[in-house]
Amino acid sequence: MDKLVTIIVTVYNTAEFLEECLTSITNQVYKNIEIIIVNDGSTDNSSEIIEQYTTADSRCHSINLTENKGVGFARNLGIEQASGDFVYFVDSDDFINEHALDKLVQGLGNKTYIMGRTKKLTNKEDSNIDIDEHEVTIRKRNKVFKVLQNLSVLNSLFSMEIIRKYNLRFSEETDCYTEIAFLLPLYKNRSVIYQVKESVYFRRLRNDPITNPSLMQQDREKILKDFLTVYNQLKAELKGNNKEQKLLDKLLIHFYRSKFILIMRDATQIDRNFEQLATAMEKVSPAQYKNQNLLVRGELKALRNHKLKSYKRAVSIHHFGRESKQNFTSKTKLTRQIYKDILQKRPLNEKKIVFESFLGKNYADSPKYIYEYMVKHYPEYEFVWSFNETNHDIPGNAKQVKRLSLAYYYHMATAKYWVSNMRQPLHLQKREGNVFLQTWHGTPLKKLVFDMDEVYSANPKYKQQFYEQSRLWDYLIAANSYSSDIFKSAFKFDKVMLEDGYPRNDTLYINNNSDYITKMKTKLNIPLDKKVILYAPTWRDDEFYEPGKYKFNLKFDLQKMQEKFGEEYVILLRMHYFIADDLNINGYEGFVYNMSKYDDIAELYLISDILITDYSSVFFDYSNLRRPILFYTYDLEKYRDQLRGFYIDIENEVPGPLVKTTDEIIDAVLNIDKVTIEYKEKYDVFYDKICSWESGKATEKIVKKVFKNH
Ligand code: C2G
Repeated sequence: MDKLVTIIVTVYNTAEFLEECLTSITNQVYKNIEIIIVNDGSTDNSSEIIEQYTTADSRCHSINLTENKGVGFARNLGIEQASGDFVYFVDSDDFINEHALDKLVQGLGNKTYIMGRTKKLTNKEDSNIDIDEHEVTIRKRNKVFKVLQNLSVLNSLFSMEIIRKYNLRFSEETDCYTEIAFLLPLYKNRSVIYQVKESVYFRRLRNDPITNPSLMQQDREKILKDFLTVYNQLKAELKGNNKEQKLLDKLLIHFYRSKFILIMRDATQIDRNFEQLATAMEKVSPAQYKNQNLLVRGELKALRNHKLKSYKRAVSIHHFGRESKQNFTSKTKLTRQIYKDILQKRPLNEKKIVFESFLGKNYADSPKYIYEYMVKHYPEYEFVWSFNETNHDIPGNAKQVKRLSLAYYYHMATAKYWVSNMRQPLHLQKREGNVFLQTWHGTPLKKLVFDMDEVYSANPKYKQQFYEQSRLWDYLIAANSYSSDIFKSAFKFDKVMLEDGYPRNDTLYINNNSDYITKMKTKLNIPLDKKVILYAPTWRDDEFYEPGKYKFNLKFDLQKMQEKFGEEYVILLRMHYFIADDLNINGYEGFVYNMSKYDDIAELYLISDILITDYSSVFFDYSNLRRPILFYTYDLEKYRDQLRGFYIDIENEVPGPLVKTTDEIIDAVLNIDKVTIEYKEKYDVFYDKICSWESGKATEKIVKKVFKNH
């Protein structure tokens, strides 16, 4: 007879992930299971989802707690109700491969405890793995403490016999480290841990530690306090039990070295936590110290003797040592250290402004227009531009500095004002009196930051970092009320929203005339007798080489286009600034122009008769010109439904047709007057919604607000 496995799932507000979790359990190839779902007082719609499963599958049972009692309590409750021969835990935001259980059971033999593999999931594709139906590979892990220090009960089978024998239970007083109490008795006599390679558990790396943190994403000080609470409690209970005591002490020192010492870099944290940490250290047997290096031994000694001053000294030597070692190995780190320790202490220049656009790539966008206005009207200011290459041909007397060089840090440290259209480097710190004008770089179509469910992109820490960076912004520009509402929710922005239109769009009102257009076309060597189509698509979150470097494939039949409308039109190709791929347009000289490196897209808008885009914010700006727009959305379903999600109903609200093939583009271009008439009504509604704050005077209004008050 197959062994019955009780699966315990504790749930607290994870509705977003719960179906994927529970379905992965009910779909297990191993069928002899009982599923106990403990709903730990969720306030979202987790209960409804749980009910669907308990109704549909008789192996599912639920326990509903009316208030949140914590994961330790909830798991213990599950154990009490379990009738299986083995117990298995799953977290409700994770999921498992369909073979997770049968492989563990096959690997079990007469063992009382066996574990599988856990895989961190940063990208949806990571869960597409092939499991060989017939293989069960068992790995013997002899470094038992190394396994224990992960403190994981996930993807493991624990026999009921051993749970009863040692009365294994989780701590209930804390949120974190509740597993130590459960695992210590289990590990105390073990010299080997068995692990099955084909049993795979997927641990979701939660990407929103701000609104929806996982347990270990909580405040670092809380994590320390929780550990110490568990430690003190177990120490008191384990009197005389040498083996468990030893493991517990080893854990304290391990976490001290890997986590707590980093918290103690901050002197106020030392003041707040010293006594509690010292009291715990006092209980550690001195034998545990002997393998530590001199610095750590000094710290531990100061702690156990409750010598605050010597502890602070030891810690600062420790950190100084670590940082200098790192600094000597990296120029970047040394520069940052000089920024922090020396440049940040130089006086702040009340009349200095540093500008940056698209991470130093271009002289463009709203910072450019704000700068040019200020050069004219506020000449008493000192202007600095941050660029990747410092050879831009720009008006005025601005100093150009290389982004992230020592000179850059000097100016960032000493300028009162920062004006940028994107996020600033994470390690920049604001000083008292600093003013940050964040212009942002587009009206959003694609969902942003906290409005996105999942972030499958190059950087899994996106949400947390975005939150930290945006706390430094004092002013944020919204071009329309639609953006203003979105920025409040997507960025959690609650400082001053400037609602005057986009400085970068002023030019679309000031320079929309034939003189300007002729001048620009001549400058760019574009034949004056040809009309211009601008193709400006965005980037795809899941197609990248590395963060900031994205792939792009041109999905056009250029030859066909040239045949059909090459006499009348030329095409300007304009890739997004994240795209690293170079476009090959050999053979299309005189018809196709690559404008990807051109600084300011607004100048290209002005000379274009038709815009083709996809999901890029460019169409919001371009609509100020009231000229025709085609949406080349060949991958709409994937982009909208899997990658991002949109704020507007693209199929019904945008001011132009969605086209999916070269033929449809050709057809629309050849009949552009018909398209214009067809979309007139939609265009009017769209214009009112998006462009009504624009008047060609946004820059002036904004500069007066930001620079008047300070
Ligand atoms: N851009 C450009 N060329 C392109 C695409 C974009 O010059 N081919 C510029 C435009 O100024 C555009 C801005 O970069 O408005 C932002 O580009 P998006 O394609 O909209 O994408 P993203 O950088 O992700 O910003 O709120 C807006 C969003 O954050 C979008």
